[in-house]
Amino acid sequence: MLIKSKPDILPSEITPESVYHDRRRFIAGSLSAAFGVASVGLPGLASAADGDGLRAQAPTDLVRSAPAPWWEDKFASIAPAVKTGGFSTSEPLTPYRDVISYNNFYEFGTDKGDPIANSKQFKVDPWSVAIEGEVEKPGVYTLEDILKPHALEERVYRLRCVERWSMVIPWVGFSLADLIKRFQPTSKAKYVEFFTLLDPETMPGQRSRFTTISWPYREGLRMDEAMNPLTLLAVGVYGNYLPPQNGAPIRLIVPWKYGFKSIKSIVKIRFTETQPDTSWNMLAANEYGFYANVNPEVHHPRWRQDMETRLPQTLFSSSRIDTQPFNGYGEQVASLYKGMDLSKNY
Ligand SMILES: Nc1nc2c(c(=O)[nH]1)N[C@H]1C(S)=C(S)[C@@H](COP(=O)(O)O)O[C@H]1N2
Ligand SMILES: [Mo]
Repeated sequence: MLIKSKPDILPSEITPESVYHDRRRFIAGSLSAAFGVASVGLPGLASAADGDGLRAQAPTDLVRSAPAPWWEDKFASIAPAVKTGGFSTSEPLTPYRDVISYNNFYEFGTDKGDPIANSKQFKVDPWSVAIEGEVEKPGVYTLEDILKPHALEERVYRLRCVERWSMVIPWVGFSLADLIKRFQPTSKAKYVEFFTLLDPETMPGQRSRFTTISWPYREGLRMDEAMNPLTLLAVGVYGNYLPPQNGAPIRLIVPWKYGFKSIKSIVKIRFTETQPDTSWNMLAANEYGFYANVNPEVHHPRWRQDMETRLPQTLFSSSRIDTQPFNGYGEQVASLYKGMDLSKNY
């Protein structure tokens, strides 16, 4: 992975930085976008005193229509992070425009601006997820079936890329653990393996002659990592549906690990007895391990890992901050690695 210190924002794609709106206004905006109604005359901006507090949201003209009609109901029920407790950080959010325009999604190209530029035709409806391997209820499930029983909630997490930049992002989703329980893994299920869509037609990175990754992109977690309540399946960001460049329609978020573990656009989840291969580990095992826990004491062979740049970076602030063990989530997850040598199991 390359290191760049400044986001490549495409000015043509981005509106001026948005004000933060109330979630209700946001949902009204997305409904009107879905039905092609101009979003004038909607309730005004929220005040801090308003109910569940200020809700961040996407600039109205970037609000996308729902991938399918049933998404509207799903998103109307988002439970705010403030009510669901201990998982969210109160650090300032990385602005929406940075979250959706500075991306790693090699299926759409390797530059940070490639995913937003090259994913416009990406189709997320219909979408299904295959559940395979050591599990009592394998099958191919439609996305609607996957999401149906789960209440969505917002979680504001730090995302720390191995390239040394980080963001604070309000995801919308639900605990992976709740999904896993539904499919009843067998006693042999020690790991969970995830696969991204393979579709060279719509993913130009997959047909590039210069690609180094063997597609589809794959990732994996140990079962106890997958069952940790922090581990999230995200279907939205900033109260809105995930844009393609952020891994629509469903992606993993593992906030205490380097960003490459947080695999996008998932089409298959497999339960296995042995440790699965992962894309970056297959490519450069000495640089990217299976665990990939954020660790300021274990450096990448080509750069240190004890600092990071919190995006967005401005002319006036360098936004350099210390990297925290487990990306600041040690209290929740350090016990998972008790007794392990983390310099070997990087
Ligand atoms: N399928 C797939 N998933 C992926 C990647 C990718 O190239 N392909 N990049 C990873 C990396 S390196 C990071 S840092 C995060 C970035 O997520 P974001 O673009 O939503 O911030 O996605 C991860 N998930
Ligand atoms: Mo990354």
